[in-house]
Amino acid sequence: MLTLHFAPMSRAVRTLWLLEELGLPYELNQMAFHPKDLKSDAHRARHPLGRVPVLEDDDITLWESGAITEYILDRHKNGGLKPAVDAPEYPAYLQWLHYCEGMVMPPVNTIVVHTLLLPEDRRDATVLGQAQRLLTKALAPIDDALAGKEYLIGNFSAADTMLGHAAIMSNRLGCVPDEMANLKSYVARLEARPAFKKADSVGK
Ligand SMILES: N[C@@H](CCC(=O)N[C@@H](CS)C(=O)NCC(=O)O)C(=O)O
Repeated sequence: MLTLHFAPMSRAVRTLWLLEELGLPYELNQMAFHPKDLKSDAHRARHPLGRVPVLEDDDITLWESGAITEYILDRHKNGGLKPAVDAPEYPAYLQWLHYCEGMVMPPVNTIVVHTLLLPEDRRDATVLGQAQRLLTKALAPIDDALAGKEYLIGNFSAADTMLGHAAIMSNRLGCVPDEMANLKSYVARLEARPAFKKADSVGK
């Protein structure tokens, strides 16, 4: 049985969203997005940094949302959400899947820290401005790639549960400019998917 260790409004939403899209059975360990749960001994035993998501599959424990995505698709159910290795869409699928944590989430993290997490007197406007500019630059190729497409590689895929979630977070932080019309409508399309709505609503 799969168990997802989850906190609302975190990257764990992308894993729950994937499980819902695939219709896989799972158990949810719903924690608060708070050190009392995330930094508890029980959770640190699952993830050395006390972060989410963490997936347990019987005696296997796995962290890193991208790795968890690949594990679920490869070991449990592909559900058409990952192109075959020899399919023409495969290279773009891989690129966008990894672009999420590689390029988009680092500035998102900094923005969250300097707008929401730090007390006001410790927030740094220069650091925040740099991260906002970096995020806008990182989002531009996604907006370009979505021209004439509903999803990143055409059909909906697990690249959308990863990078799409990062795009949704960016938009909620007010960092997707109106000029990025492809990205704006992509975010709206993703937010309308029932599996996303379900994952996004848990614990809120
Ligand atoms: N690269 C990791 C990042 C995990 C991560 O930083 N998760 C955040 C939630 S979005 C977290 O647990 N933060 C709690 C903390 O920093 O204490 C992944 O993709 O799973």
